[in-house]
Amino acid sequence: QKSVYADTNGVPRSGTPGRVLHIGLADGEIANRIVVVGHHSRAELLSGFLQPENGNGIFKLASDRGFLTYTGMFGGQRLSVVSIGMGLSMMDFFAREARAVVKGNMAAVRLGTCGCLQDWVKVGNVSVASQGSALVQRNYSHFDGSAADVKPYLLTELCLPDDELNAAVVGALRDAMGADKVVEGVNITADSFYSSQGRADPAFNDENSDLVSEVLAKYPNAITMEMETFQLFHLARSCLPKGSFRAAAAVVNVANRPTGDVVGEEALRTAESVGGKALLQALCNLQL
Ligand code: DUR
Repeated sequence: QKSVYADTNGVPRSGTPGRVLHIGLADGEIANRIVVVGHHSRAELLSGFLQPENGNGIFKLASDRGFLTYTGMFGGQRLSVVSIGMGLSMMDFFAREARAVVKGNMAAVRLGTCGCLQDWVKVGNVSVASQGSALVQRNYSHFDGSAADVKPYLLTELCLPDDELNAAVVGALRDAMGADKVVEGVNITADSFYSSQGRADPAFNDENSDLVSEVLAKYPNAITMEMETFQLFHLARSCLPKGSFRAAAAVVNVANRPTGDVVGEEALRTAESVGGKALLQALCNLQL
């Protein structure tokens, strides 16, 4: 009987041509320059900037695990836009499985959404994690009672983006949106939208009322909070050979936590579209 996939102790593949299990792609179906988004509608919007590689139209593949990939041409370069959903695990699937099916060096820029931690950061503007990203994790051992003396949340040191790619991203966003609409600082990635982002939910024991102020005490330049950037930076830096996977990240500010402001639909679409096209341009210009 034929197995459902091969290489279970490596990066498994199924079928012929071999497709990685979760993003569903075979060798070469994704370009080595990639814009990574969370929402399928954002990927579809940005796929509108791609030209077909050949007579067949733009490559599109929706995996049965929730990933959506478009591949085409932009400014003479092959580029992909991938929607991955949310969170650390989905970014892990993306980074590892894309790495497995891309030949040679690769570069990925995230265009996501975030909550803002500073009252002066405006919703509808775009924030770039130029100063790096740190991870906040719920410390499970604290909550299950086995180690009640340890802190309820863990906070890592900073992980940095690729210098050259980050500079290209900031430049392209400023040109496209206007310099006043682009802010730079530290990103905080959290392993939950709720507990480890300091949201109050009386239905759970979260012990998180001081969390955001503790994060800001360690990282006064923290401007954004979301759920993916740290994993992208961490895996890009962990990729072998060193320097073969470069990453940067920008996010549309959808909510301001201190003021309670939330972005309007039209402003969000504009930032996604203008910002996304700028990221395609930055990746297109990058020497890989
Ligand atoms: N996101 C957050 N926190 C926010 C706003 C947006 O994590 O306050 C991002 C990350 C995740 C998705 O992908 O949007 C959750 O709504």
